[in-house]
Amino acid sequence: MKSDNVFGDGGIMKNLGINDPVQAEEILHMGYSFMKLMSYYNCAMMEVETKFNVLNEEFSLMWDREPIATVKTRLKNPISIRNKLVLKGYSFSSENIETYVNDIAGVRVVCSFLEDVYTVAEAFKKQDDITVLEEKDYIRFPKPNGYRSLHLIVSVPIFLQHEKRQMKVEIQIRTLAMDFWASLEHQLKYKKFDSEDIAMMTDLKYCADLSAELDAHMDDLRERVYSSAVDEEDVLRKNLAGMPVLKTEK
Ligand code: 0O2
Repeated sequence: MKSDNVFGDGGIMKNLGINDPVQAEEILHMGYSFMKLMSYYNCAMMEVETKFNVLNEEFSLMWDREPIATVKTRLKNPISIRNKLVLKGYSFSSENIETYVNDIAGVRVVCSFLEDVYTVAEAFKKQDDITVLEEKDYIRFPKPNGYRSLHLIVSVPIFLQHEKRQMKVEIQIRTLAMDFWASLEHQLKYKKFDSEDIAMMTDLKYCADLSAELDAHMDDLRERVYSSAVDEEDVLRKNLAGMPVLKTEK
């Protein structure tokens, strides 16, 4: 395919936001096999997204509130995939993508409270078709800049017409406060602020600490409200039986 076609009005590369002809040639060279692989990752992402939505449904029945505020998904774009491989010293191929890049399919789960992060994560990890390949707890051990989130790399099966395939998915589970900080920090990074600017880094860390404090306070409030609530299984039983449930006095 000539560059004119791929960069012209409505061209694939233009739609993908790819402006460098060298990068475009590499991606086009993989063609169908790349698109197929991306489609597999997309399926795995949908599987994982559904699992969290199912958990939220069950928990909301039990607790009369939803522990998950949002579930968002994203597929890494071809340029970022290529750049990540180059940075790690590998060429752009399907094999290398599957072996060396863990975050092609990304699922971000934003929970209401701190405790919800671990409850939801444990329930997800227990599922018998999920294999946890890696876990990084940046909540208990925040990054030096203050970044907090629970990261999982998991392998999940997708069922195709003639085969079952294991695909990797990166999951980030965090609270609303963690998400607020990370989103704003990401925007600032995108604007290329100077990471050597000590005052700026100190301020960012200060904001991260404030958000951690907020999480702790809100979790404490949740604990106080729910510890006086009726037994969760009792709520479930009564809900199912169509009986009135005693709600917590707030
Ligand atoms: P994007 O655009 O979100 O995809 P690895 O992926 O394992 O090679 P690393 O750095 O060891 O790289 O993984 P890690 O630490 O688990 O971080 C992966 C992702 O977490 C990042 O993906 C970000 O989404 C998020 N993240 C990690 N650190 C920070 C941080 O300091 N601030 C913010 N806002 N997000 C962070 P990408 O690929 O960097 O970006």
